[in-house]
Amino acid sequence: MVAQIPFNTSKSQQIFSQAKNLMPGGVSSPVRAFKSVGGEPIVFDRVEGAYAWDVDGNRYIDYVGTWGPAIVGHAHPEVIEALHKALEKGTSFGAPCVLENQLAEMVIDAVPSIEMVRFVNSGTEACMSVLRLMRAFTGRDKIIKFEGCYHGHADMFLVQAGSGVATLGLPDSPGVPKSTTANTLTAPYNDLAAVQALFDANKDQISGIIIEPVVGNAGCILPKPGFLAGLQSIAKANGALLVFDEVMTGFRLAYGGAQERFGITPDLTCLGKIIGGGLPVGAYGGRREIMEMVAPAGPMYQAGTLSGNPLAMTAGIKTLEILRRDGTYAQLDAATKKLADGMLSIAHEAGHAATGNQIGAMFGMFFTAQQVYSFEDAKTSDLNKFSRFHRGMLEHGVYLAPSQYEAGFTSLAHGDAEIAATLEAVRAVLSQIS
Ligand code: KE4
Repeated sequence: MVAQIPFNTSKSQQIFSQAKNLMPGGVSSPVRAFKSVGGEPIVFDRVEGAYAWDVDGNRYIDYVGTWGPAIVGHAHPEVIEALHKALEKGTSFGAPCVLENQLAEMVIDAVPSIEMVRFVNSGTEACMSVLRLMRAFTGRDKIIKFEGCYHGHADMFLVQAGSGVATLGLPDSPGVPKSTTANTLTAPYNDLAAVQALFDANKDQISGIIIEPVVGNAGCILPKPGFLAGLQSIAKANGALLVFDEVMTGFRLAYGGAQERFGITPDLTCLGKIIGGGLPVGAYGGRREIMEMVAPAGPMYQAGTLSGNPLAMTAGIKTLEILRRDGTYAQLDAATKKLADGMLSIAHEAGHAATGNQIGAMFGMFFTAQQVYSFEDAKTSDLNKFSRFHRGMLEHGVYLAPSQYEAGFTSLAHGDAEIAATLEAVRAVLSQIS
C-alpha cells in the first residue's frame, strides 16, 4: 500500500463546503464530520467489499463499514440481488409482510435472550423503546448506564455517553431537561461495586441496567471476567432487568452476539446495524412475558411508519443467511486478531505507547501505556497522536473511524491482502509520527 500522495481531495472539499451550508456541520450524523481528528471528511462515491472510493477517485480499505452493518462486505452481490428482486414489489407496505416473520424467526433463533422481537428503524429507537419497556414492566423510573457507553441520542441516554457525544465533548447535550436525566444513573464500566452502591442508594427505584456488553463507543473495551455475570446477579437480587445493547455487537461477536460469546442471557436485547444489512433497521426483544407488554399486545406504546420495511427486511435476511454459513465467525476472528495484534506490535516496535482490544470482528487501539478497562482509562489516550495517525492512514489508503472513541470493524471481505496492506500502512505512518 503506497501513500496516495499528493493526496488529492479537492472534490471532497468542494462538496463538503457546500454541505456545510445545507446541513448542520455538513453531515447527517456528527461523528462523520471528522471534528475530533481534524481535516475535512472524505466524501464517499461508492463502496464494495472491503473498499470505499471517494469522489476524487482515492481508494481506501474501510474499517468503519458504515459503522457496523457491512460485516459481509459492502454491496455484497447476494444482498444487492435480493434487493433488486424485492424492489420490484415496491419500497414500503405499512402492512404486515412475511419478510418480517422471516427476519424475526432468524433473530429469535440466533439470539439467546430473544423469544419475541419488535422491529424499529434505528438503534436509537430500539434503545429508547427498550427503556420505556423496562420502566413499564417494573413500574420503576430509574436506569443505570455506564460512562462511555452510547445507546443512541434519546434524551435519557445523553449522560456521559460515548461515540459522537464523547468525541465532541458533549457529556450532557443542551436541550436535555435535567428532569429527564435525573433518572439516569451512571457507573464506571467494569465497576461492580459502583453498581451495587447505586442499587443500595436507590432501593426499589431502578428498573434496570443497560450496557454495551463490549463497549464500542469509547474505543473497544472488553468486560473483565465476571463483570457481566456480576451485573446479572445484582439486577436479579434487586428485581431489576438486565439489558444488553447489542446494536453494535449483535451478529458481530458471534451469530448470537456477545450474549452467546460470554454465555450471559440478559432479559432484553437491543439490535441494529447488521440486522438491516445497511438499510435502516433496529430491533428490541427478549422474554415473551416482557415483550407482550408492547402495543398492541399490551399497553406500552411504540410505533413506526417504516418499521419492518420490506427492503430492510430483505437486506437483513440475506446478510444473516450469509453470516450463519460455516466458518464465518472463525474467519472474522482470525483476520481481526491478525490485524489488531499486528497494529500493536508495529506501534511498540516504533516506540509508541499503545494498548488495544479485539474480539470477534471488532477491534481498537489506544495511544496509552495502560490497559483500557473504562472510559476514564480510554481518556488517557493521546488524542493528538490519534488524529495524526488517522490522517496518515487516510493518505495511505486506510479509512479508520474518525475518533479515538470508536471501534474498528472488519468484514468477511477483509482478506490477507487487505490486512497485510493495512499493516504496511500502519508501519509507514507510525514510523513518521512521534
Ligand atoms: P443508531 O440510532 O445510530 O442506529 O444506533 C444508536 C446506537 C445504539 N447503541 C450502540 C451500541 C451504538 O453503537 C449505536 C450507534 N453507533 C454509532 C457508532 N458508534 C453510530 C454512528 C453515528 O452515530 O453516526
